[in-house]
This record gives sequence, structure tokens and C-alpha cells, in this order.
Amino acid sequence: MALSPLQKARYEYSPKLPGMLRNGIADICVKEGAPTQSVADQDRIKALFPNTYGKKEVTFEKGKNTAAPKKQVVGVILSGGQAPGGHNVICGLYDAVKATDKDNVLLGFKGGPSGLIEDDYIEFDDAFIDAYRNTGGFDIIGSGRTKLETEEQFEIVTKVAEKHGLTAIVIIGGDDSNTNAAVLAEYMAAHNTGVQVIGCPKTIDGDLKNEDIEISFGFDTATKTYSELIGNIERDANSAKKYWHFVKVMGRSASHVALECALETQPNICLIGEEVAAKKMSLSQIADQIADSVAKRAANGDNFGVAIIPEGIVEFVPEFSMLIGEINELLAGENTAKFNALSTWEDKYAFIKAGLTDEAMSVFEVLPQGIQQQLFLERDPHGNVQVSLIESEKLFSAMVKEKLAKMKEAGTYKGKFSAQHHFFGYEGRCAFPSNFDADYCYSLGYNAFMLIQYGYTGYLSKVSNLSKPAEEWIAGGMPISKMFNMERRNGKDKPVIRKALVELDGKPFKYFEERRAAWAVETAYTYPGAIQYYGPSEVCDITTKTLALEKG
Ligand code: FBP
Repeated sequence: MALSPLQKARYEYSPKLPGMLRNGIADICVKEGAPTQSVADQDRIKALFPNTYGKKEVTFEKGKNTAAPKKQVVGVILSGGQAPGGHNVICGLYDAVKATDKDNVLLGFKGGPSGLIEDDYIEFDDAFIDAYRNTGGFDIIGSGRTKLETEEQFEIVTKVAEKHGLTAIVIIGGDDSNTNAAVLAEYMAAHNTGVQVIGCPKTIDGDLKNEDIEISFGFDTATKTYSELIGNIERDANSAKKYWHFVKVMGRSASHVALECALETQPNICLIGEEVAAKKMSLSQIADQIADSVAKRAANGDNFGVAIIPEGIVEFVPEFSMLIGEINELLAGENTAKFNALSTWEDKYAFIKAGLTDEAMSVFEVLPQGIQQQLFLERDPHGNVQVSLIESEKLFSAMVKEKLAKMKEAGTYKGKFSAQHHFFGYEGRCAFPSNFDADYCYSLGYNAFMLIQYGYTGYLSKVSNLSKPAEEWIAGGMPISKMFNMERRNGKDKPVIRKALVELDGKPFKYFEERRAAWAVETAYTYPGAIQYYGPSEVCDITTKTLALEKG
């Protein structure tokens, strides 16, 4: 494989561990804190997790390692969407596994959770691991979205574990994967398999965080990558002075990515889904807000701008959710075939009009035709509209264009409006991890092995105090069940990790809220530039503005 100069250089990078993990495995001792309780629904969750509920929080410290010696055979999987730093979690885990005893084994199960079920694996060695140090991507073993959640699957995993003599499984994933990690840990404990299960918090979406987990890995690098691109677009907009750029950024549901990019780049507009839901905003009100900025800037002679649109926005618009619900009903069963048999859009439109309530139809009618058609084309295997595929950046720019045309007629707008559209998502998920993600991920992996060595199961590898230099980071673990509450999923009550949405009374949103009226009119852009891997620490090692604001 041909190597770029940066890839070669990154192989040599030594990720920084928290101070307490730096003296070597023999000098890491454990300190147990207080027993934990789940964040809600304690009695129900305790009953569901009799073997793993209520365990103590754990911190590692410098001191004599008292773990009972034992040969370790650890399996690891990557689960869900790619996030920069995943390779380093595996590298940190491998280094700790081998530093303890070179006869210990680390197996990587390929293609996500399905690799564990299909027993598709490789055994890591030094040469293999060295080719992935400090690199982006999940290609070391691949990832997948199969959910590991049924008894049948757990039985198969138990057999696979027995075959290899696995002592532990590390699951690197988001809220769903770590929820399932806790359920698997409980199963393994209840069946006396001796297999421990440890999770690591991953997702670029940033929605796996709580009082214990300060940030999920990958969020730092992905938002830095998008912010670089948005900053470049801002500078282009400010140079050419002729386009409004509508930039959709990833984040399946929560708007953390959009908010962080806005804090980094100070665009004219950034929509926040959680605010839209809280204020019950309509599509038309959102378009009004953007059109108002366009008109005010045009009055100053600035016929250009940048608007950030979070990927998950439309699901937060109450009237849009109602419309989607009705479309899903309308096309249930045989109706899909009937609808598909209609040959012209006019016939299809008449079918839709006859099937939707007046309320839903009034929302449908304000959508540009391209989006109307998209709602009926892009369906998932259950026949439901795939909301994530809706081109919301085009939806809002088309709606703004219509509003501006009306404002022109009314004499309240005299500018020119020409839009460009972008979607930044996959571009950020496999970037070379920033120094922060390289260090954090390596620490998460190394630390996961310390939890294994000290016999813990059903824990999430936890590294905190992350707004400080790595030397001051704190390594430990938290029972996953502490993060659980009961939620209704597919018609059933399930214990799950609560998804972290943007908090409207949190410091990052407040900071944005105080400044956005000025940013909407002025050209207050900031240009973060590319991620820097080498140079002064204040340029290369800083993490997100979100974390800095949250930690004060
Ligand atoms: P995870 O939650 O699995 O980390 O994935 C997040 C994400 O990148 C979202 O931002 C995006 O909506 C989705 O994955 C895209 O998924 P896919 O890779 O399957 O297209």
C-alpha cells in the first residue's frame, strides 16, 4: 500500500495517555467509588440487570497493580458509523493486552457485530496493528449496523467465545451498541460464562454524552473537518459576494455537530433541531427566519451568506412529523403498489390529496415539488419515508427563494439571491484523528483493558477531565446501567442509554443564542483552517468549543 507522507508521520505519533496510566501496567491500581444507580426507573432497571446493576464507579491511580494474573483472550468489534479514532481504540487495547503478557491475545471480529455471530475474525499482531496507528477509518476490521440484542444471538456469541476461550469482549459503538453491550454483559454474567463485556463511547454525532461521558470519540475530528470546509466556503462567499451557501451537516438526530460548527465558524444562520421542536416551529417560520437574514444582509449590500442545516432538522418540525406519519399510513399495505402504478405526477398528486388530511396537505403543499416527490420515492424496507435522505438544505433554500420573491413584490426586499448546496457528512467520518481524538481513543482502549484486567463487566471505558491537558485526564469506568432509563421502542418498554440532545439552557447553545442575531446580519465569519497535527499545543491539541464551554 502506498503511504502518504502524513500517514508515515502519523505512524510515529505517540498518543498521550492520562498521567495515571503512564507508568506501565504494573503500576496501575484501582480505586472504587460509591455504588451507582440508574438515572431513572431504578427499580425496573435493577430487576432487569440483577447481576450488573448498582456496581461501583471506578478510577485508576498510580500504585501497585493488584489484579489477579490470568491469560487474557479479548475480542473487539466496531459497531455503527465510522468515527475518527476507532483504530486507536484498538491500538491502545492491543498495547495494554500485550504489555501485560505477550501471550495474551486480541481478536478483531470483522464487519461489526455480525462478525461475532459469524465467527469471522483475525488475530492481531504487531505488524498488523502498526499499519493502523493514528489513522482514520474503521477498515482495520470494518464495521456494521447489525444489532446484537436477541437471546439467540447471545447464545451464538457464547459459543464463539467458548471456542476461542474469550475472557472479554470490547464493543466500540454508540448509544444503541453500548445499551446492547450492557444487556450482553448481564447475559454473560447470568450464565456464568466468565466473559466480561466493556463498551467504548463512539459517534461523530456527539449524542452519547452525560455526566460521566464528556464526549464521544470522533466528534472532535469530524466537526473540525466540517468547520474547516465551512470556513473555506465562508471565505469564498465573502470573496465572490454572490452566493448563499446552504450547508447540511451530519447528525442523524441531535444538532450537536451543527452547533459546534457554528461556534467554530460564526455563520449567518445555524438551525438547531431541538430549538425548532421546543418552539414548535413550522417549516414556514424557519424559512422566514432565514429570509429575514437574507433581506437584512441584502439591505447592507451583502447578497451572500452561509446557513448551516443539521441533518436531522425535519424530524424536529412537529408539522413535518405529522405529515410523514400520514404518508407512512397512506402507503401502508397494498396502497404502495396502487400508488406506484400511477404513471403521472398529476395522478399521484391527486391520490395523495385524497388520502391526506387537510392539515397534512397544507404542509405538503408548501414543499418544493422535488422534495414532495422525494418523500414518495425514498422508502425504507418497511415502506416508511427515509427522513434522513430528505435534502433539507434544498428544501429550505427553495422555500426562502419563494419567500423572497413575495417580499420583492411587497417591496421589502431588493437583493439578488442565488443558492449553492452542500452536504458534509461522510467527508468527516474517516479523517486522520486530531491529536485530541488520537490521544482520547488510545486512552479509551488502554483503559478498557485495565477494566478487563480488574474483572469489571458491563462498564463503559471512561476518560474524563478532557478540557485539560492529557496528563490531567482521569481514567476509570462507569457501569453502563447507570446511564439507563426506560423508553418505548417498537411498542415495548426497553432499558436504553438516554440520547443526549442539545440542551437549550446549556452553555454552548446560550453562547450561540446571545450572538446569532449579530451573526445573521454582519459578516462575522471565523476560519478555523485544517486540523493541525504538528505545532504548538494551543493549535494542535485543543478540543471542541462545545466541551470548552460545557466545562466552563
Ligand atoms: P453512528 O450513530 O452509528 O455513530 O453514526 C452516525 C452517522 O454518521 C450519522 O451522523 C448519519 O446520519 C449516519 O451515521 C449515516 O449512516 P450510514 O453510514 O449508514 O449512511
